[in-house]
Order: sequence, then C-alpha cells, then structure tokens
Amino acid sequence: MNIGLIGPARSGKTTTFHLLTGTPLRAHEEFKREVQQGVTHVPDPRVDKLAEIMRSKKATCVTVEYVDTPPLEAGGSKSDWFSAAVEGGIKTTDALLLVARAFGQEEMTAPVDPVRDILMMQEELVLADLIVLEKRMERLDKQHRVKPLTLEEKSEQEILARGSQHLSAGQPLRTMALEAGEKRMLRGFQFLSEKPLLALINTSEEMLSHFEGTLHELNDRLQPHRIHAIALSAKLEGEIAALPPEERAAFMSDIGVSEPARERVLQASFELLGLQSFLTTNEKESRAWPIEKGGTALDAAAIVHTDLARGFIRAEVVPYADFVREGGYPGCKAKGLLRLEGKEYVVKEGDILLIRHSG
Ligand SMILES: Nc1nc2c(ncn2[C@@H]2O[C@H](COP(=O)(O)OP(=O)(O)O)[C@@H](O)[C@H]2O)c(=O)[nH]1
Ligand SMILES: [Mg+2]
Repeated sequence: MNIGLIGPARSGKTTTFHLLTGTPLRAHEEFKREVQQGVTHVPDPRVDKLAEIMRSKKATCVTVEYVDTPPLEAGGSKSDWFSAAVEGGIKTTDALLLVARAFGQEEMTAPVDPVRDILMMQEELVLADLIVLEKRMERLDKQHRVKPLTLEEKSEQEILARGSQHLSAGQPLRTMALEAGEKRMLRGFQFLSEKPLLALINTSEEMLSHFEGTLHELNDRLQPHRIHAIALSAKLEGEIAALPPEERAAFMSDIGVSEPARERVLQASFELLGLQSFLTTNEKESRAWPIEKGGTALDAAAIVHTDLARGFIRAEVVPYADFVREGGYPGCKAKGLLRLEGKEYVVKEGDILLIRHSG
C-alpha cells in the first residue's frame, strides 16, 4: 500500500513525511527537489504473539509506503505543487494525504480556513483529471471516425462522458456513482480525484486544540466530497518523537494527544481505504496482511500469493483471540474451533487463515 503526500509549498509535507516514516529531517531539505519514498510498519502486537506461539523465524507487520513530493520552483505558478506531485509519482499511489497549512497564522493576512484550502487543492485534482479524461475522449472520437468502436470502447466512452460531466461540475471522481466494473475501468486511468483522500490539518501547538475541537464541523463540510480530515502539529510531534521514549508520554499528554501521529495517520488511512487485517502463521513467518472489508477467503489467498488463489481448495479459519487462548492449532482443533471455509467466506478482522491449495 502506498500513500502520496500532496499539498501547497511549505505546508509541512516533508516534515510530515519524516514524522510518518520515523526518519530524521536533514538540513536544508525544504529546498531539495527530489522525490523521496519511505516505509513505515503498522504496529501489530498480534504478529509477535503469533510468532511466539508458532516459534516463527520472522514476524512481519503490514507496511505502508509514503511518497513525499518535491517543493515548488521559486516564482512558480499556483499549479506547480501539483505538477511536481504528479512528476513525483503520486499517480500510482493507492491514496493521497493532503497536508494543509494551518500554522504561522501571525504571518498571514486572513484567518486560516483549512476546508477552503483543502477544497481549493481538490479543484486542481479535478482539473488535472479533466484534462486526462478529455484527451482520452478525443482519441476515442478520432478512432470512431476510422472504424466502429468495440463494445468495451463504447462503454468506456459512456463512462468517460459521465465522468466529464461530474468533473466539469467541480466534483471529484471519488463521489461518482459507479458499478464495480465501471470503477475498475476508471481505475486504469489512475485519476487523482478518484483516490481516497485524507486531509491533514498541520497546525501549531497553540492552534491544535482549536482545530481538534472544530474537527467535527470541518468534517461535516468535507463529507460531501468524501474527504476525511485529522489535525496534528507535524513539527511538534516530530520533536516529541525525537525525545527518549520515557519522556514522550508526558509531552504527548501535555498537548492532549494519546497516540503518536504516525499511528493516528495509519489508523485514519486504513479506515479511509476500508481496510482491515487478517493474519497468517507458521514456523517460517507470522504475518499481518491488509484486506478490504468485505474481502473473501479467495481475495485473501490472492493477497498472500497468486498461486494460493489459483489452486485454492479451502481456508482453515480461526479468530486470533481463540488461537491465543488455546495456545495454537492443536488446541483449536481439539475444541473444534478451526472452521473450514470456501472461496466465498467473508474475512473478518483478526482472522487467522491457513489456505489449503493444490499444486
Ligand atoms: N510552526 C510550524 N512550522 C512548521 C510545521 N510544519 C512544518 N513547519 C515548517 O514549515 C517549513 C516548510 O515545511 P516542509 O515540511 O519543508 O514543507 P513542504 O514544502 O510542504 O515539504 C519548514 O521550515 C518547517 O519547519 C508546524 O507544524 N508548525
Ligand atoms: Mg517538501
């Protein structure tokens, strides 16, 4: 899973990137032009517990990759953050994290309205998608003049026309009503306004409680756009994360946060993407995997390995809590807690799956 950081210049993307990946901010980094990627682990104590029970050689958490995008050229136009972000590889990401600037109010002439800023940036995503979409429509039109379109091309044309109307009305593609097949087709274009969007209101220590307190209202205004916002102070949390572990808790409770930003962002991203996790465990490895809510045993098999999906026979399923209580597979078997499930079984959070397959 990878998430692209976008937002205007100096909104705190790079600061946030280092906070989320647990890497140090280097000197003068705000002026550097390169894209950077970093990986973070989704902390999951269940994986260690399973590794202990099964004596696995390896314990592997879910990983998330963040992509930081370069800053603007000096004197660049308003849309530069955006072309820089596209160049930076955000087209191929699964979701976007939009960093909105809500610190340094004293230097600003007007009071900050993060929702207005977030929606302004969304407009850029919408415009960029419209350009890509219209190019594709033109190409289909040209083709149509030479030879009749295939059925698939016709349905593509129809979806693109609807998409064009939707975008022209200023609406992001993520709010468009689509059937599963249509959605898949649209995904192929890697449209930016179609990606799930988490907004991060990056604020100062002084303003943090203000934004935390008004988050509900802000989210009410963002909800029609299917955007979810959280508030944090990237700089401050970066400083806290750099403290010795035993001092962190006290500082965090000082600013009124109970969990580190890294974990709050991961949690919000999982929720936004509609993800949950399932587990696998054997002597080699105990591991957590992300899966969309509603995903089946066959989907889970495909996530672990395509071969498992191809030769799928059945899944043996046991909830994590039962597995731990019984101390492993033998105990679960003895009590009949190990269920045999078919391809269509809908995976639940914390299910431990053992996929039986042929070949
Ligand atoms: N006061 C304050 N400054 C911040 C915060 N986040 C970032 N900054 C500063 O804003 C400047 C731009 O940050 P940077 O992360 O490079 O922004 P980017 O251009 O979006 O990558 C840097 O000088 C940061 O130290 C914050 O939460 N509070
Ligand atoms: Mg930067």
